[in-house]
Amino acid sequence: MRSLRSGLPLAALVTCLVTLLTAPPAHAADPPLRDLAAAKGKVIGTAVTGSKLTGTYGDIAGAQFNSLTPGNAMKWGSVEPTRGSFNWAEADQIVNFAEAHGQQVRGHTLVWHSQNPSWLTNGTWTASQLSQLMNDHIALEVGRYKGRLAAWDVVNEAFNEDGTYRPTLWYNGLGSGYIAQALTAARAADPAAKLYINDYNVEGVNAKSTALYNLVKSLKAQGVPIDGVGLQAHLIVGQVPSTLQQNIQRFADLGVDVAVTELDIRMTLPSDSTKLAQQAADYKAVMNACVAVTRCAGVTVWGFTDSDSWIPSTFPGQGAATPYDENYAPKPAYHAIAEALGGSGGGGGPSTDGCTAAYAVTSQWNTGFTGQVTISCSGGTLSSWRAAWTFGAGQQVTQAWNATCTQSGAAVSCSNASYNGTVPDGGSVTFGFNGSWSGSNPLPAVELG
Ligand code: G2I
Repeated sequence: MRSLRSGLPLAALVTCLVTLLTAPPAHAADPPLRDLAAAKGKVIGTAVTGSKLTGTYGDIAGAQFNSLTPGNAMKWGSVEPTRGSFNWAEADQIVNFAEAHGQQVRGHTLVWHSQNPSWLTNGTWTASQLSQLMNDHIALEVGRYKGRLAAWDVVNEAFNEDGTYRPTLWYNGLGSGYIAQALTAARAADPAAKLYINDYNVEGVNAKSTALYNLVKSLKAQGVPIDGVGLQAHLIVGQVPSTLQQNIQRFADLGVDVAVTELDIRMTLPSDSTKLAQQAADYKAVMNACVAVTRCAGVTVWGFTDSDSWIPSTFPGQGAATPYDENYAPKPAYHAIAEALGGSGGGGGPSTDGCTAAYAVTSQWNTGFTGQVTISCSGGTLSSWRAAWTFGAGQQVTQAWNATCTQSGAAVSCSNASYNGTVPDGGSVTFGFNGSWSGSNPLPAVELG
């Protein structure tokens, strides 16, 4: 915690300073998740949207995770919207960002029933044409990133809930052999990438995961190149399957890696501290299951911030499914992930080394006051910031400028506006707010994150 105080009266200031200097921080700051994960030989990844990889989003994606999965950018519909006309811009951007930040990339996904271009889904194809289309697509896309991707979700969501094959373009046209064919084509295009089959609702032991298990067993027996199984893990708060670790272990025992590839844990909105605590316990349970099995390569979250999650639009009334809130503040789930990876549960924000925040009351009247926070850097810089504090006497922010402020109970969180996220070395940024008070208006300690 780095804080400074200023304001009146002087006696209160001195008292607060003493309190600040003696109060232990709530969490000792942990190293980033990626360092904790690396020390355990695990991957901690996130799905990302290429256009958002700047500012706070980019800072956190780069600093906290050692693996990125393009959330949509590598899907067939994204890369070849018109037959023979390709758009690799977002996929390339994500791969370049990952390499610049020393991160792995998980390619997602080559053969799926969804997010295909309409020219493909609306076409009428013979089996041999379909086979050629699939082989060519895999050769082109996997070949483009040859040697640069750690893994590919080669086949996605091949099964129905009852364990029968899903009737897709591929299954209907080519039969179940399309899976072996896709894996073989991917291996030929990039022998170094780990080749996965990925699905949802296969986290616990059930009919669907058992069908997947039997498929992997038979592919291994036939010598088809299959390196791993992806458990998507789009879960609901309080409903982590009790057989998760057992299920991971049974796949590992077949001689393949396992990865949790799309973890999110949704809740009915609005979130509250009870739901967030349960969610943290659920994130920890998933992490623990992966940490416990040597062949579990790691866990990827399907978006790290609630502002970049597919849940609210697909499940109206639900959300808050990721480890960071919409303002990029780490939630209890973030700290739970850190703890499962051996940390003490602190940290989570971008580095604020060399920068401090000073809170001042600049004017005060019978029921209201104007406050100001100045963020100054000396020996450090910020490209985005968040200043947070807890009011001690029921004060309430009513209006803010030069920052976006939210208050929940006594806790206030203010993030930079679009135009003042940068604080250069030797520079400062100030934002202000009006608030209400009664009785007393003590100065809070400001934490910078
Ligand atoms: O549906 C959740 C995931 C289930 N497993 C496979 C994943 O690939 C899938 O990801 C989601 C993306 O996170 C969403 O972002 O796949 C959805 C499509 O099935 C993606 O949603 C689409 C929207 O439906 C489109 O309207 C939108 O244009 O995202 C597109 C890009 O933002």
